[in-house]
Amino acid sequence: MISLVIPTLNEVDNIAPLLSRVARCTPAPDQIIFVDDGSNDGTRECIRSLASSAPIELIERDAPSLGLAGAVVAGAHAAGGEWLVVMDADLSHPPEKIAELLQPLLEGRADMVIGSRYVKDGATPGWPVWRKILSRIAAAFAYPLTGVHDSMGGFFAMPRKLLLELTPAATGFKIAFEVLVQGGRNLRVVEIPIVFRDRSRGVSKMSFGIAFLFAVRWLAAMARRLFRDQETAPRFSRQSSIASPAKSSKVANSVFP
Ligand SMILES: Nc1nc2c(ncn2[C@@H]2O[C@H](COP(=O)(O)OP(=O)(O)OP(=O)(O)O)[C@@H](O)[C@H]2O)c(=O)[nH]1
Ligand SMILES: [Mg+2]
Repeated sequence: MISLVIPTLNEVDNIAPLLSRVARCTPAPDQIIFVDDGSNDGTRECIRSLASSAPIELIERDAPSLGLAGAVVAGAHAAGGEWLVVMDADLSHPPEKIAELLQPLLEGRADMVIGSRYVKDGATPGWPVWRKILSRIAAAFAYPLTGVHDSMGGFFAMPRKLLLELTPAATGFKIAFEVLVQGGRNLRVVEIPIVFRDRSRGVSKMSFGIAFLFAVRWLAAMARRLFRDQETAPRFSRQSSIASPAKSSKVANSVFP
């Protein structure tokens, strides 16, 4: 069973188009769980109005804790599926890639599959140069801790129980990053290229405060790594990109610092 978890905060105009694209996916998720943290633009009403046409559940967090990461964990707790797919509501992540995200998991080749903007064939069309540079810098800083090219996206799949095991105290905005840091060297990760489309409706919730929080989390994780992890294992040899199912033999083989 596949559970799709979608965190929402004021995404009213994106819900219907997103659901119509998800419905055309094969395999389609068996369960679509929206976790809403106090939207006031009609997002909840919109989700409820569509609940008869799709296997939708709505979790309404009126006193939300731990931000976006907390919303994803709440969705994972409520989900019934063995496999969990997490994606944003703003159509930046292509639902059509859900099958590719699931494939390495179903074949037992990976513990986590990430929709990646920064492997071959991944892209962020339409971004201004400054945004590309900032995003790349953040990804580059995260790489020594994760061995993954795009650890800060919100589009990934993994066994539901594993996510819950790895994020007992997840905080902040970047749940995939938290999972990767927590999972460490034992986590077999595959990155699947995605074309990330900038949101065309609604407003971004990314802010300076959130970026600052991420910087603090990064520093804390880096400090732990430097001061506590005395291992001399070779740096990353994780081959985390597969361009297509045909190239899937390149996957996994993670050696984590
Ligand atoms: N439940 C919940 N969802 C959130 C929260 N913050 C953001 N979201 C949702 O999480 C997803 C990602 O948020 P975005 O605002 O698109 O952030 P982003 O994708 O990093 O930034 P942009 O690329 O500028 O859109 C969207 O589906 C949001 O509606 C939150 O605090 N709680
Ligand atoms: Mg977004």
